[in-house]
Amino acid sequence: MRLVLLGPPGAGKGTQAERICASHELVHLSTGDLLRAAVAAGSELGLRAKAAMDAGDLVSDEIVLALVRERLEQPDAAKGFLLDGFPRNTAQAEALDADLGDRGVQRVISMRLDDEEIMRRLLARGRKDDQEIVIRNRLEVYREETAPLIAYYEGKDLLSSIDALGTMDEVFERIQSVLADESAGAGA
Ligand code: B4P
Repeated sequence: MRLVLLGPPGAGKGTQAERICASHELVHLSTGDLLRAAVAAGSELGLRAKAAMDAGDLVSDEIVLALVRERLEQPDAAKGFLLDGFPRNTAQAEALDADLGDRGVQRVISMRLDDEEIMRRLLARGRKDDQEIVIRNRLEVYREETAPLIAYYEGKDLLSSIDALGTMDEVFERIQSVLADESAGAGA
């Protein structure tokens, strides 16, 4: 399966991505994790990404696409992958479509969560970019840059939307039910 997990910051993309990948034996590609690893390693790419991440802005498409391409070219990704936090804007989505060609994305799961719960979860986590003012900017960036991807994938008939409020187990059950339908459709 070739999947995309879409949703606002703090919707639980990373949390659910780990469970989905373990259950379906998919490569987990999180651009947030790849970028944080580059920052921690102090690479040139990491230094360029750091200021945008600290401010809650998107890192440049050039950097993100280089990271994604490098990972998707590895042989294990040919068996299936889940993209977590990527694409984040229309330019990234179009670049992904062009790269994948006729082995394109099969299902996009959009996680819905209200701002109040997002703020509560992220303030409780307390990562460096989880301060109220930065979270507000991340939400703004999400609305402007990422939310249009809901219509983009709806237009391609690839979107399934789920409620991300509830326990981690409840949310996972909702995702599993979408993926069961997807597998049944593929086998039919
Ligand atoms: P990401 O790392 O993608 O982070 P995120 O959107 O904040 O989090 P996620 O939705 O994965 O939430 P999580 O499971 O951790 O992005 C960080 C930054 O990297 C961006 O701001 C940007 O600068 C940069 N970036 C990343 N990708 C990019 C791209 N493609 N292009 C450009 N820039 C990019 O969950 C959050 C918290 O909620 C956790 O503490 C978790 O334990 C908790 N939680 C999860 N599920 C829960 C539940 N059901 N109930 C209660 N709590 C829950």
